[in-house]
Amino acid sequence: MSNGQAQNRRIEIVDTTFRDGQQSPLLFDTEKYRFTLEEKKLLLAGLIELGVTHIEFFSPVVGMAEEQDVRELIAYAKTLTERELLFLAHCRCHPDDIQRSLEVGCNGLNLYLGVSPLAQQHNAQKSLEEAVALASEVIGSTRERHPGLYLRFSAEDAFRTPKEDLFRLYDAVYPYVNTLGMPDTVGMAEPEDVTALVCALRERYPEVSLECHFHNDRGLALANVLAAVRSGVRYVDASIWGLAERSGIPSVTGVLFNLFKHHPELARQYNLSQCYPLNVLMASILGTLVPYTEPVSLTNRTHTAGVHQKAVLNEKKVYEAHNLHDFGVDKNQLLLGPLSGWNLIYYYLKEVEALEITKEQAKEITQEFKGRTHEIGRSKKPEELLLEIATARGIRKHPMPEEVPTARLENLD
Ligand code: HCA
Repeated sequence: MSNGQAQNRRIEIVDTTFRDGQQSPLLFDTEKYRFTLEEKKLLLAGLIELGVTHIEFFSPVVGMAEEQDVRELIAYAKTLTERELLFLAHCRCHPDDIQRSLEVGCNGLNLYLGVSPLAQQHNAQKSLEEAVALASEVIGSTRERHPGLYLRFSAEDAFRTPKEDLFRLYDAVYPYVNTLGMPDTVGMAEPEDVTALVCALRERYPEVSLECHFHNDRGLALANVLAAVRSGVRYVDASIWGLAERSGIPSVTGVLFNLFKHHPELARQYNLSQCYPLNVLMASILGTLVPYTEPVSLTNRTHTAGVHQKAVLNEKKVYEAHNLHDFGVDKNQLLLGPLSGWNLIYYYLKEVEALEITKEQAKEITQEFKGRTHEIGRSKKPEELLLEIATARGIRKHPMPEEVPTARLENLD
């Protein structure tokens, strides 16, 4: 795809926190199991604030509670924004799924069916020809009844489906759909595979948009998104924190953060400063920290090694290469710990603890501190050990009003 074409193309996040996100094992690990309606409303408001307009839900057939929530969430979302929103129900090619999804107020359907050899044998248990006939009948009749309805169709496990089978299925549904997906259901694909498939689909199905859904089993999901978008995909499936089955899919904020590098126009479509607050909101709901692998996180602004801390105290760009500020991370942290050098220890004792201390004394304290780091742990924080050493050496506080010290040293700008 040429640069000019790439620049004229709109890219959209399809958020699936309420569908694939709720399939995440982390909901079990954190004993949350499912989000409450109130939590979903908070998350939905956060997504809408960020500028996400495409939201995927379970089809109501998964259960009464989800059905009621989807109804309420659709009504609630409409009170939050004037923007046009797409409420997408994740549906099997099953008339019941479709009808009930439309009844609860969804205005788009994300239909799926697998025809990989494994799916034919062990999952859908339909031959390719049966699957093609089913998809074509169900999607064709849905299109006939709902000419304006947004329809997306995905062949589950697309990267383990022989291309000729994928084409056989997509040829049959192409006349009826707005978008074709390419789920990498079990994280098989590498970026080169993604480029090849996107190019093949674009060539064969030029009249529809393409969507990608990459699972992170090999840690390649985000790299695959970049390859897909570079090759012409419009819709990118993501979720808050990347929550989804197994090790998940790309996170909404990781996708926006990375795509922004080549598509700065995304800043007009999305309110990027809401990225970090959205990640923190999920942390507060799950009662755990924003994952350390998440690009838009305070972890990514936290420095622990003495060499890094010294450099960041001088010029933070040395170890802070990316502009996270525009994505809502507006502070950094230097953590006092066993790896800290005298620079940070001097800074901490002088500026935060307001001790009357010279650089020489700080160097001596550092030496003793380094010899006693085995004492640091749950019952003694590094700051406590430092104060203990400084006090034993008769170093006193500067006579000035006491400020409340924070456990971590932040905002060194
Ligand atoms: C799943 C289904 C799916 C569907 C993706 C899509 C996948 O396994 O739960 O509808 O595009 O990864 O294949 O999430």
